[in-house]
Formats: sequence, structure tokens, C-alpha cells
Amino acid sequence: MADTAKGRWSAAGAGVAAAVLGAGLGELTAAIIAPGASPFAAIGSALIDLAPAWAKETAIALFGTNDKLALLIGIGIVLVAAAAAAGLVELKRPPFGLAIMIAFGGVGVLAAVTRANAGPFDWVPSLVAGIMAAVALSLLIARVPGRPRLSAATSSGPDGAPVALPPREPALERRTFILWTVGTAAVGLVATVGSSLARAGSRAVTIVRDALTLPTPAVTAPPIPATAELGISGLAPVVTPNAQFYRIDTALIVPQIAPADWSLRIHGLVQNEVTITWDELLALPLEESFTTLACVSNNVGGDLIGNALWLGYPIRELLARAAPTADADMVLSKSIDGFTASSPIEALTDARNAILAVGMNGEPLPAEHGFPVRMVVPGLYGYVSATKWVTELEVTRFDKATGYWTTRGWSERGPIKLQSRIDVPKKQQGVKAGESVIAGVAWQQHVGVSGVEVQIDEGAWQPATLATAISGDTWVQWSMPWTATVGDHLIRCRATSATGELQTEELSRTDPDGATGWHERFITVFS
Ligand SMILES: Nc1nc2c(c(=O)[nH]1)N[C@H]1C(S)=C(S)[C@@H](COP(=O)(O)O)O[C@H]1N2
Ligand SMILES: [Mo]
Repeated sequence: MADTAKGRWSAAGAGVAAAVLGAGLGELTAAIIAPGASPFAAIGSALIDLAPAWAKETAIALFGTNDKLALLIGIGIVLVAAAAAAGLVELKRPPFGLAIMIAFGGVGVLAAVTRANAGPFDWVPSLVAGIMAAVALSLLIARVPGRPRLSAATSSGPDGAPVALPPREPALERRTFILWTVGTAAVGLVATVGSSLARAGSRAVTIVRDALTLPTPAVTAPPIPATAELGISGLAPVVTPNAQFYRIDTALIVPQIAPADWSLRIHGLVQNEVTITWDELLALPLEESFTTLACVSNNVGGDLIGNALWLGYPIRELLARAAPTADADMVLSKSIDGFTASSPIEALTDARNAILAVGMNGEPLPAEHGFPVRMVVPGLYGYVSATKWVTELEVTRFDKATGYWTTRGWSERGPIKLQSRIDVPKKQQGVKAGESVIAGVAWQQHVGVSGVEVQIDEGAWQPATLATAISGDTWVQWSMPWTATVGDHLIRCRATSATGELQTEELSRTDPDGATGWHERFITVFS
């Protein structure tokens, strides 16, 4: 009787309700005892770490900076499907449905304990999740309408064997089952909501950050030239506000480091191991500098790039204290969450503003941009230089160690490539015929840009007007007046670097070391 379409739907529903309960209680346990070990986040992080270069690219291409949300939703969908299957299996072949629930908990445990900064109790939440889901499933499956009810206690037959009780009234049975199932799922949802409330309430680090005042810089950045900002509507502002700054990282849960607990250790191929605390870092003469960060995953025309005023201390000075040995050629910076970046040592020891940053646009680093301390290195893509939540610099060699993305198919070195982008007219924006403007940004950090040219409808390349660059470490705006004529047009741009290199037309993918090609945009001009 239970093996009817209705019975199977009930069993699948029981599986989903049991999983919701387990997941909710697991999240709640994590929120209380091991904030970093949320089963969802642990599995998600493990998936991120296991993902090859193409998977990261696909995620970013499809979902942009919402890639993490998409991943969590994906995990949720898989869990719901697996939970429904576990319910069906438990109906037909007990106790294998329970085994599936326990196995899922086991995957969570494995993911949690293998995380980079795993705590001693990180195995608990997923274990709780698996066991509670299994217990709930067995209780619910026993109540699937139409199941033979077995009872040894009250209705043994003459030979002592359990006998089936007469089925209960079907309507009553169904109502009881639905009540139990909905109740189970509801408890799970309440626990999930409770866990996120508990987490939000314990954002102590945010409170510390908001109360922080950064020291006055010993070296201030020169004022931004008045002619650096063209102020054209739709054009990226020359300094990117923090709230609009792109965010790319592998951290599903933003690491929460209290400055008082932060320190940076420099070790490896050095003569003196150096450790510096937050207070020691802030007591040093801090310097301001503008640097444009760019992601290697930025496609031609993409927006994974932003420019900020950073406040920090030159890494070169700290490395000098550590005194790297002559054979060192790389510094592997490490984040508290296990991310690593391989920077050529010369980029950190030459005259450029490679800094340990504590401030971004006049405030402490936002949590998602690396609070309390991150690296910023002009001229290198973020994945080989811009380590957020940085806690360690290992001085080493390229033939001895590799960074996080290098082991996943990206290049071990990532100098930023010469690029330019059209911002105005905006994508899919119709333009009215007449006097109009084409504008954008161009960059090759630490080299600088000397010119940008624009081509309309395969015509001759025309020079655009460059705004004043803040420095060679930042992007620069450009614009060109355009008398737009009715019809469809193709607009292209290309930059020339300060060393005379012309931006290549050759299209290349983002992996392994950054996209190339000219940005182009189709524009419709109407009368
Ligand atoms: N800890 C940590 N730092 C990291 C990353 C990361 O995944 N984890 N991603 C890097 C990459 S790929 C880029 S492009 C920059 C982006 O910095 P933003 O998020 O502040 O823009 O951070 C870098 N630092
Ligand atoms: Mo990146």
C-alpha cells in the first residue's frame, strides 16, 4: 500500500523534511560552537577548492560576483534531490535511506576538518546534521500513510512474532503524517533562521572595525589631479567607492579576524624570522598610495577591476628586516583561510608601492576586502599578489612552492596585461543622433598608459583624449567626442602603454594568465 505513487511522494517529502531539519540543526550547532564550520559553507568551500580553472571561469562568467550565492543554491538543490532519494530508499530498503543521510553528514565532517583554519570541534555540526536527519527520516517513514504498522509490544502473535496492526483510518493517517513532516521541516527552518541571527549577533569583529581609527599617514598620496576625473555619466569613477569595489575570493564565509589576534609571520628563506603584530604595524610610518587592482578572470570589457586609495606599510621594509637569502625568488603570501599567492620577490622589494594595507579609501579595510590586513601590489593580478586576511609571508622559490590558483591551472606569474574598456555609450544603450561622447578607462598598472585610440565602423583609428592619470599604478580615463549618425555602429578601443606597446588585437582567454583583445561594442543610433 505504501508502495503507491502517493506513498513514494510521501517518502520523498519525508526525506526532504528530515534533511531540512538536519541541515538547520547543523547550522545552528555551528553558529553556537564552531562558527567557521557551517556544514553548508564547509561543503561549499571544499567544492571551491576542488574546482579546476574552467569551473571558476564558468561560475564567474555565469554569475559574476554572485558566484558564491549560485554555488550555495546549487548545493541546496543537490541536497534536496538527494534527500528525496534517501526518503524513497528508506521506504523500500531500510536502513539505506538513513545511511545516505549519515553519509551526507560524513561529507560535511570531512569538508569541515580539512579546511585550512579548522577548529577542534569543526566535525560536530555536520555530525549533528547527519544523525538528526537520519533520526527524523526513520520517524517520518514509519508514519508514511498506508505502511503496515508493526508492534512487538502490544500485539505479538501466538509465536511472539510481531504482527501488523490493522491500518488506521486513512484520512487520520495522512493528516498525522503531514503534520509530522511539516513540523519537522518547520523546526529545521527555524533553526536555520536562528543560526543566521546568532551569527549576525556575533559579528564582534565588525564592531571592532567600525570603532577603529586609522593613524594619520606618514606619507600622504599627492592630491588627485583635477583633470583625472572626466565626470562623464556612465564612465567608471576614477576612484572606486568601497561599496562598488569588485570582490573575488574563495571565502564562502568572510574570515573574521580581530586585529588584536592578528599577526604576520615572515619565514622561509630568510636570515631572521620576523613576526609583527597589529599594534606594531600601526605604529610604523604608514603610506598612502593609489593602486588599481585587477582580477585575472576579468574578460575584455569586464568589470573585475577597481581603483582605491590604500594605506599601508611597504612590504619591502619588512622583507629587509627578515633578510631573504640570495636564492629566494618568490614570496608565498598566505591567508588565514588557506588561500595563497605567489609573488615574484622583486615585485615586493623594488621601489613600487607593494604594501601591507590596512586602509581602503580612508577607512579600515572592509571585512570582505581583507580586514584587518591585506596585500596590494601594483602591476600584478590579484591572484598572485593581493592576499586578503594575510597572516604569513613565506619567502621561497618558484620551483619549491606554488600558489592556490597555480595548482588549479593558472600561471605561476601574473603581470597585468595592457587593456582598455569602453564604458560610454553603455551596453545596449541606444544613442540619439548628434553630438555624443565615447569614453572609457585604460590600464597597465606599474607601466602606465600613454594613449588610447578609438575606431568606428572599421574606419581609421582616432586618438582619444586621455585624462590625467593619478599615477602609473592606476587606470586612466579617456574620452572622444563623437557625432553619432543614425544606424548601427561598431566601436572599438585600444591602448598604448607608456613604454610604447600597442594593446594586442589577439584574443586570448582569461586562463592561464589574463585575457587579451580589443574591447568592442555595437551601438544603435536613433534619430
Ligand atoms: N584570502 C584571499 N585573498 C585573495 C583571494 C582569495 O580568494 N582569498 N583572491 C584574490 C583575487 S583572485 C583577487 S582578484 C583579489 C580581489 O580583491 P578584492 O576582492 O578586494 O577586489 O583578491 C585576491 N586575494
Ligand atoms: Mo582574481
